Amino acid sequence: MPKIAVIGGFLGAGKTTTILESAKRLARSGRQVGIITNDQGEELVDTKIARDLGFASSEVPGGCFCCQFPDFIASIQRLLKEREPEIILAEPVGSCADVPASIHEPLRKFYRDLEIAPPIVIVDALQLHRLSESASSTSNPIEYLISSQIREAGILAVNKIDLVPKEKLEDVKSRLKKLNPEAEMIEISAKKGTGLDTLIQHILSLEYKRSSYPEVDYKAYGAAEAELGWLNGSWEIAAEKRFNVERFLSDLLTGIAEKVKERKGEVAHIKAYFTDGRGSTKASLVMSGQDVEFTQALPEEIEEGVMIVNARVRIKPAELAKCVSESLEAISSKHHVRCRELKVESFSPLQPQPHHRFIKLIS
Ligand SMILES: Nc1nc2c(ncn2[C@@H]2O[C@H](COP(=O)(O)OP(=O)(O)OP(=O)(O)O)[C@@H](O)[C@H]2O)c(=O)[nH]1
Ligand SMILES: [Mg+2]
Repeated sequence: MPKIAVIGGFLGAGKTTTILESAKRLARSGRQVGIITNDQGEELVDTKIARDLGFASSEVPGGCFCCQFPDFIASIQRLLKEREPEIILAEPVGSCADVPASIHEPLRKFYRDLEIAPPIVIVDALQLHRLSESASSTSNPIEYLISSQIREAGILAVNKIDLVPKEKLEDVKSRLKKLNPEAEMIEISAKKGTGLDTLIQHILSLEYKRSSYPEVDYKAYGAAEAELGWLNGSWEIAAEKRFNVERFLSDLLTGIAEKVKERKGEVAHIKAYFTDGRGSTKASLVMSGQDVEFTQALPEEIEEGVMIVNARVRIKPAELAKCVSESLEAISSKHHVRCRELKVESFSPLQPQPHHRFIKLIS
């Protein structure tokens, strides 16, 4: 029977990197893998990069898996019919919580032709020290959202261990243990590949079991999502002469982050995808202060292509749109590049309304 693993965690924690690197390993061991991506909007960097790497993939746009559950099921069925994967790795939106009640339980109840791995949550080890001791209270909605994700995990994968010293990692793990003593905890560096074989082993061997999990306060959950601005946009890019795409994307993401900071916002994750039709690259900037990082390389100098930007920032959507357009204008002129807007949408996620929600509370 095919198996599905839902790999969640906050924005920029490393879900896509974990999924793609695990998928490569699974493919190398001869297993057919399918990937399902998900977002509040359309034009997704993560879907493009998964497809460019040659994986069978499907996308659920326009809301999280739980609010778009019928589309999620349709995606699973399409992948199973067309590509017959043995393993499906599904990435819910990084602001999604209450995942066992609204994804695993409905899958278990209504879709019996799939084995289901326990809920996997990727945690950014660099980020976690920023969570206050009172993170599981509802007073700070975004902290509450992150701590809810941690508390509902069956497997907690502490990621980016290549970036944190040993003592700090021990501190992160003891904080996680306090929030969720039951979860299986593993250390990984999705980027370097450390711990991924263990994660894959857990995905293949462990089963989701109905258990108790903490109730999510939908008022605080909705408030956390409402604090975030989302922007998805695409542009055609052309230059008089060849330009360096990595420098252009790096300047653009850094420029957007500076504008966000000037307006007292906070970056969760800004990512950009660029393709010249022959190859592609993804650039990422996350809030923990890492430099702009690239997945895959393009030829250094090219003349034209299409760019997609997905920005998730703690700021009003209209302000975010200004940060992106002002930065794009300045950086285009610096690199002597012309940008033609194809589509841009900016918004805050709506109050989450899962299609199904089965709760069994911790007593
Ligand atoms: N150093 C290091 N960087 C990592 C690791 N895992 C992910 N990253 C980087 O973190 C950034 C975000 O990674 P993604 O995999 O796109 O994160 P995500 O959770 O899918 O983000 P969203 O889809 O926006 O929620 C990228 O720059 C990655 O290269 C890791 O183990 N070590
Ligand atoms: Mg992702």
